Amino acid sequence: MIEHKSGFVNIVGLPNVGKSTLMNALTGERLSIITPKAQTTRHRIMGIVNDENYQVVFSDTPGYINQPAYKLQTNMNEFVDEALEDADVILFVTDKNQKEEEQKHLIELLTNTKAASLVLINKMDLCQQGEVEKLIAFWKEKLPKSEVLAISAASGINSKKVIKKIVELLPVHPAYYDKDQLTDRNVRFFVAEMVREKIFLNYTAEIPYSCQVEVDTYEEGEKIDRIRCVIYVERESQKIILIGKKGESLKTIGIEARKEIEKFLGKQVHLELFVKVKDKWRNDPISLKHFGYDSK
Ligand SMILES: Nc1nc2c(ncn2[C@@H]2O[C@H](COP(=O)(O)OP(=O)(O)OP(=O)(O)O)[C@@H](O)[C@H]2O)c(=O)[nH]1
Ligand SMILES: [Mg+2]
Repeated sequence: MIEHKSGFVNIVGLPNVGKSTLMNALTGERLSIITPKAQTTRHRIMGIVNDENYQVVFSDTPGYINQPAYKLQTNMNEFVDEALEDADVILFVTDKNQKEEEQKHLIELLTNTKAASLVLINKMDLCQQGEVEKLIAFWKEKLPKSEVLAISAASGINSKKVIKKIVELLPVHPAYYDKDQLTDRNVRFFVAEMVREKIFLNYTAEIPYSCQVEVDTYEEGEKIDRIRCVIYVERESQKIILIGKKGESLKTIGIEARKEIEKFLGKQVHLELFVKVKDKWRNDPISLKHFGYDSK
């Protein structure tokens, strides 16, 4: 008889290494938003892979920030530390551009954890000949308890190997969640994230980082869902930039986000976006709690 396996597999690493790309690749779902900008993910997001004989409960996490500049970033780091504490298996994602010094905190936690761990050297498609071997040797020496594998989350190289390794490492345990459950987040969360993704892709400098998106109202209809989102910024000047001349910039966000949401829901959507100023929300404990950025 095959014994059922299940456990928590938490994905950690510095910003921009491809953690969210990996989680989406492994779950086969578009759960986490992905952008070329660092600090895209702000929450811990669950993605569940169900099989007859196992259930893998992945957590995507924010990239670890070495010098948090405001409370939002401190809380994001707490999500990472929590994920390192409650994991059965840790997937430590890195790539050739990440400096050892910047990864010190994570290396230390990985050295001291009782959880099993895999070091995944991502973006191997960007490596020159011989570079991958050097990185593998480096990480094998740095974290001798971990297995080391080079992957490309974006093109799916070695995804099957990763899943196979994870299942080997999972403890024998009944499923933690219903076998038809894919995530712990609701539709409202994903809608807000898709709007945030378009903001990250369309604006530069501080704008994406100053924005928080919230679904204000969500009316489900038979043919069409009517959704109203509020985008919070920290200052009046940011509101002006976000809206753009004659509202053109905000309109672009609305169009792009609506298309993405329609794909996600498989349904027509009417999307309205509003911009409001919430003074210094990234440092305000009450706002952070309201937006779901308080840790346990
Ligand atoms: N060339 C290449 N690019 C990749 C690969 N995996 C991810 N990327 C790109 O790297 C960038 C960052 O990817 P994300 O998945 O958002 O990275 P992340 O680690 O979740 O980033 P944060 O949420 O900011 O911590 C995106 O532009 C991805 O398309 C890969 O295997 N190869
Ligand atoms: Mg991410």
